[in-house]
Amino acid sequence: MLRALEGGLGRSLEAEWHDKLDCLTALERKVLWLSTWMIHNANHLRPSRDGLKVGGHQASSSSVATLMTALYFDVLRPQDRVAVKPHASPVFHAIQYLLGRQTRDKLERFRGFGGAQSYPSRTKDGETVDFSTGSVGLGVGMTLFASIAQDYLRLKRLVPTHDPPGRMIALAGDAELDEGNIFEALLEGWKHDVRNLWWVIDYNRQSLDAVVSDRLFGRIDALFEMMGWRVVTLKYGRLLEAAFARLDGHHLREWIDACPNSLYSALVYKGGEGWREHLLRDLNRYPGIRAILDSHDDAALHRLMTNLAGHDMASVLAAFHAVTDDRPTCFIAYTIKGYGLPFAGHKDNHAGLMNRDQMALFQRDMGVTPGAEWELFAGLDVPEEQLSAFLAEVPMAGSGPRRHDVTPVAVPAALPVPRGSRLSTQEAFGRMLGDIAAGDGEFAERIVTTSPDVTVSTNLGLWVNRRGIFDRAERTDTFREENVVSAQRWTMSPRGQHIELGIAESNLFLQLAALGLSGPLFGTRLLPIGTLYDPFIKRGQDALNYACYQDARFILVATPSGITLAPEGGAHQSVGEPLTGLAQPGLTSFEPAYADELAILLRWALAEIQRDNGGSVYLRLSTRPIEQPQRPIDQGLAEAIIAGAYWLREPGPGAALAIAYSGAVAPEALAAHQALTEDLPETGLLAITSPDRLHGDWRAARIQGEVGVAERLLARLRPGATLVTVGDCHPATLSWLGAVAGNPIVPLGVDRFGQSGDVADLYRAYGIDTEAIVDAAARACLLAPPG
Ligand SMILES: Cc1ncc(C[n+]2csc(CCOP(=O)(O)OP(=O)(O)O)c2C)c(N)n1
Ligand SMILES: [Mg+2]
Repeated sequence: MLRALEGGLGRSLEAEWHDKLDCLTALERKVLWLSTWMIHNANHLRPSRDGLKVGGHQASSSSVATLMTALYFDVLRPQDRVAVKPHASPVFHAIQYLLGRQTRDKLERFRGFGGAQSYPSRTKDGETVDFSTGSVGLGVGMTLFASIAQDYLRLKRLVPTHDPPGRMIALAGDAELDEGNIFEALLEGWKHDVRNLWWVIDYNRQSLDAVVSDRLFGRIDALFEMMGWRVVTLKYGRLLEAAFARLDGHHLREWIDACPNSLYSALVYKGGEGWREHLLRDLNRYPGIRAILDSHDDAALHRLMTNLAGHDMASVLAAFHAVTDDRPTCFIAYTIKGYGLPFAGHKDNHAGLMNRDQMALFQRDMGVTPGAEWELFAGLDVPEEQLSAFLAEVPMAGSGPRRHDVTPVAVPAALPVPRGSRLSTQEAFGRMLGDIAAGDGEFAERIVTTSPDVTVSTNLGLWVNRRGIFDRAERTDTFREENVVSAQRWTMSPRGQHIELGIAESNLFLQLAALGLSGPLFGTRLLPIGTLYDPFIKRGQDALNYACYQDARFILVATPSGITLAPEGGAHQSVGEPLTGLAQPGLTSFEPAYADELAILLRWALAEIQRDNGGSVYLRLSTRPIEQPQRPIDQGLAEAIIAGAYWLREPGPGAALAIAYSGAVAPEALAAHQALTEDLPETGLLAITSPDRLHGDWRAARIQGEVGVAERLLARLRPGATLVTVGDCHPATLSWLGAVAGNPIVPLGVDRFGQSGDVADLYRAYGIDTEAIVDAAARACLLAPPG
């Protein structure tokens, strides 16, 4: 009785499994079709107005169709988050279309204005995209830092912990592993004991230009294992495994194992005849192999020899479902670039597009009748009702929206200004965070800081002393335990609110990106603040751009900066970063000179990163202690500081000269102003707290035919008055001011590499000291005498 029941149950489970496999195999076929057709439509059927190739990656899409079908239609759960390799975007859109989350209209406009994006984009494709991708390697790294962010939230119980954690999943192209950021991330992940992380590598052994080196992947799995990852290799599909089990089959396995990537790819392209020729030449002496060859016609032989596990739905599902713990796992899935398409395996297929004839043939093979190209189920051998029912039950699509709406964290009305008559903006920043750390409540709890090994030197010490370092485990501060005196406590625990990273700046930006998306991704907003040395923004600039591109929200505090870092020398002195601040979309930059300005700006930044149409904020700070103005800041001044500029010394009526400065050169600007007012008492002194905001406002106002902030400020000068701009940065940061009202301008600044020295030496050598400002003003006024 029991036996009969078990048998019955066994059969029904097996039947269910087969039904599922049938549905998934049919959907995989549809995904391949739709992705290919989407690209074909964009390139061959949509009228072109500019003669440019539209592009799209049919080969790259096809190689990942099985893996993505398995994931999206079966393996993923609602809490999982995915970064899809950029050039598999068409597969991703096709899957969303089948799930009812993408429209036909957008697919028809793939790569067109307002259509489905070339590479998955959080901001433009909407909530179906968890992580944007495009710059290869970064999406992969992002998943690792998202898993750290998830741990951070869960260990602090800032998100509900009764639900299981999500898996952060990257679908990576094999050549993405050439990107150094992947290995920087791997190492950092090991330090942080990352969990719930899957990297699925589409191992098609091809990159953009060519077939990749054979020796590479022998090293890759060892590397992952060294970092504590599980490596699951999906190499051969069931047809090949069955062939290997036949008489002499192991010779076939050995032959494929030894086959160089290039030859394998070339034979994939050539098809059955090519395989036969080579196998006959190399293995004809084995009767079992001859039998295999005799029992397969060319088409069947080709199917057999290309039956890699990454295209074998049952093998893929088994591998994914076998992982049930939270250990980070790398799946190396053997696939074929261009699988199922006429240019499969061809080394030049990356940007290859099927021509009209090839497409017509492919369409016929797919059983899609003309006119039914966008139909969901056309050409599939599983009944429509069965597929619809299957799609309605897809676990990932099951519950609610993929993005969380979160309520903003209340920010105090004002942040206290640190006392002191001489302060640097860096010190003021450290003390402000120290004050916040001493408080309690939600605001302080949601702040999370992170830094790439420059925590202490960027003045986060006080914050870390009070709030501790984040770690999955409790770790005591050995120096403290051993009574070694240190100003810095280094206690680690899940309660810690500082994520200490190794030196890699790219990791900093990916960590900020992940923390800065904690609201939409995990349901609780964090207020991330990252610190680094200003010149090393460049080291991570692509990751910074990537973070901004997907609208992650964070505050970047870059300090020290410029040649004001004097004795540290040219390798550490930043020059062009304010231009990055000016030009980077999604990032508003400021360079305050005084602590009271910084207090206003830091508070504004904490609100700005939470606003619906806000963005991230970059504060460029300095280590130079300077005399602080003792002044009340009324609302008008606060607004001007945020808007980007105010008159530190008002110009007199009909002023013929003004000095405009930004940041740490304030004392020189003040001294020069004082000197100049002896002869030209009306001279004004304009403090610029944000060249970025000022410029953006000016441009927007001009386009609208309105008068912006900069224009209103400069209207205080007489027409044609001379402007001298000065900053410890590239002069182009401020030189545009001359265009605002047509003022002649002398742009002072730094446009050469820095060097060691003290501030006086360097400011003189680079022409931004008091004398240089006075001389420039005097010469300009002589050239263009007032009046
Ligand atoms: C940082 C960066 N450099 C270069 C490119 C251009 N590019 C796009 S895909 C690609 C090759 C990718 O090969 P692989 O990861 O193996 O993907 P496949 O197409 O084989 O799936 C290159 C070089 C890019 N997108 N990003
Ligand atoms: Mg590849």
